[in-house]
Amino acid sequence: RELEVALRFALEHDEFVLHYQPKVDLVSGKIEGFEALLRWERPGHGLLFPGAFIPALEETGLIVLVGKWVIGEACRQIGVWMRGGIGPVRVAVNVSGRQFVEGDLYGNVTQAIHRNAIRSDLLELEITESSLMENTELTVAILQNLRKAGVTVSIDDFGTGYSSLAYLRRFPINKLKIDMSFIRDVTSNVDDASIVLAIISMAHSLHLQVVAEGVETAEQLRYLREHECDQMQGYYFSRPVPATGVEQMLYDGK
Ligand code: G
Ligand code: G
Ligand code: NA
Ligand code: MN
Repeated sequence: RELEVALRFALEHDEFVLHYQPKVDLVSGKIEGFEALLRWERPGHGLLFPGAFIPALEETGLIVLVGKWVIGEACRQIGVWMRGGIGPVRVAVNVSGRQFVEGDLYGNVTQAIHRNAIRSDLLELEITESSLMENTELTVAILQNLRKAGVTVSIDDFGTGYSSLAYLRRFPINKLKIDMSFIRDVTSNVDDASIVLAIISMAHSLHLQVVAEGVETAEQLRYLREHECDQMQGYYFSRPVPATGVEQMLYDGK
């Protein structure tokens, strides 16, 4: 209750910020884009991570308003980088299942793109496999419209939500992100390795790109590259950083 009041206040007083974690192309070694991750600069509490407040946002339904803010902020930042000489930067935002059911996700996205005069393909939406499994019909219909508008769509935390192959074929998506729980021991656990290899081959047969999450070691990186995973994201390359860190990273050509 107290947290809910503080979260409403935070939204109205600009206490939320986005940090950005790069996704790296495993062939070229170049940064392909960034995932925007929500942070709360709560006065007197320091920088809070999603684990401390996303559950409350979900329970209270505030995630719909905060999710709209995230989309607007990501598009604003893409526009600033575009016009500030940094160039086109791809940004992926996390979208809660509630944003498809309540709120006007399609309107929020298209408005933010137009208002900031950015290319629609620079915005990517990440939706978890499990939220895609709820309200599937409605979610798929909205995603189809977003794809028509030129937005990129990824399934997040893939492998944890038990979607069937038949489902996957129907989803209007561009990418699968393999959940980091399968990447952790991919070089030592044969079961995890088989799951990862199966996901990569299934994704490629459906013409989807595959991103490995939570890559922390050179061994994992080498394994994924050898097995033709397309992109990786993880602490091995970079932790999530503030917007100024993105500029530095792109400037360094890292
Ligand atoms: O950095 P990490 O602690 O950043 O994020 C933890 C979890 O919070 C992840 O599962 C991530 O998908 C989720 N998350 C981060 N930012 C957002 C956001 O803007 N919206 C939603 N719905 N989830 C987010
Ligand atoms: O659910 P989602 O995939 O959006 O969550 C991303 C979460 O994973 C964020 O909390 C992010 O900070 C965290 N993360 C990103 N890279 C790594 C990594 O290499 N190792 C670990 N342990 N966590 C990571
Ligand atoms: Na995500
Ligand atoms: Mn994920």
